[in-house]
Amino acid sequence: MRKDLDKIMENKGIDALLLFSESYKNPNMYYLTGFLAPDPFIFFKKINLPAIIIVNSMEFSRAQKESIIKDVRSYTDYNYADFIKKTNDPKIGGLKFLATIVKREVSKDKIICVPPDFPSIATDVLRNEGLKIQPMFDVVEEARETKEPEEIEEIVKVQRVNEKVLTEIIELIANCDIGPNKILINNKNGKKPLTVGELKTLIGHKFLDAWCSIEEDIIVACGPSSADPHFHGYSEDKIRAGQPIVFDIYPRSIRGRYWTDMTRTIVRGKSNNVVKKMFEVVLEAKGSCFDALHEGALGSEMYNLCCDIIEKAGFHTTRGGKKIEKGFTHSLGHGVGLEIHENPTIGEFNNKPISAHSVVSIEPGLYDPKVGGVRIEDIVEVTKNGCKNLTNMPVILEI
Ligand SMILES: [Mn+2]
Repeated sequence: MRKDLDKIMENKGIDALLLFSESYKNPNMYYLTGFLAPDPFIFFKKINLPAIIIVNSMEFSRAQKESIIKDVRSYTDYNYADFIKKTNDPKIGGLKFLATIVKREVSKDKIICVPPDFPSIATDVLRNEGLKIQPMFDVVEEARETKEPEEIEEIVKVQRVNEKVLTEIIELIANCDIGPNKILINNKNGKKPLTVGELKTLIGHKFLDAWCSIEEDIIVACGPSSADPHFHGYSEDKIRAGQPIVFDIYPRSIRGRYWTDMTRTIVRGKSNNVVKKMFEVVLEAKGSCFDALHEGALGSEMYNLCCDIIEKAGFHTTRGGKKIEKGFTHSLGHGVGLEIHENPTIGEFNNKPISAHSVVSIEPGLYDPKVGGVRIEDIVEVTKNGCKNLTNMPVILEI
């Protein structure tokens, strides 16, 4: 949470935190400032003191209104125009301007932490100006890992839209006719074969109606090709009965900026026994992981529990670096928030205790190149004694 930032800085020996970025694509910048701007601006915070942001003059009054930072300053307060006029290259000049501002705020012996995506060219310029710049992983990310109730509310809002949209899509699939070669025929669209492209377009429009977007595509994969967990589905792919259809849907709220993540696997009509068995095992693994998840549990423990169940049922896993043809081939889950994949990772190598109020996905899956994939994914809020499922959508194989 934001209030943990000073403690995190203290633990990591950081005197000051510096970011220089736009904030639509940079989740740390948005998290720290609550201000959306398409051009880079400056965030600077000394330990145990309130942060400041410095924006260009066009953004100044909007930043005052919209940012959660009280101390908003303008480039003009630092005579930006005069400074840049004196330099040969306005881009390098901009970075020297940044160095000048930082030097006014802290002495050269202080450790100034920057995030891993801080521009390396800016690190160069600032270091040449004598500043102690220290790129570090997991500073702002660690604060972001535990969510405030308002953040969870934002995630749940998007998730409710997600459930509504996928319910409507599943209904559409249930109402299709089954044509030659088991290809689904959409009666509502001129009796044409139902394609992945048609479904994705429909899903995208429905999300936009709720001011959410499928910013990074989504997965709609049918049949054997769904055995590749990150195969997104080609537009021209036809949807068929009797085969698994994997829907992995992760929309983002355009205004609230939070993501959600949910996967359901369905079969129109009767599924074959292999897929049915895979579904039962995946569902059991998900249930057991939910039962075992609580504050302090390790990602590796959760992953191992999942693998134990899957292996006991006779399927293979990639645990221990094994190379397999079919089975459980990915990690168990990930944090969800201002990024679709963020801390904590729930996987084999993650031995940091999971914090209460993390929001994580649990998504076991089984894959067989002959028949396809089965994956089921919910997101939960981790609590002191367990976890709270934030997903409210039935898990049904055959429709
Ligand atoms: Mn996921």
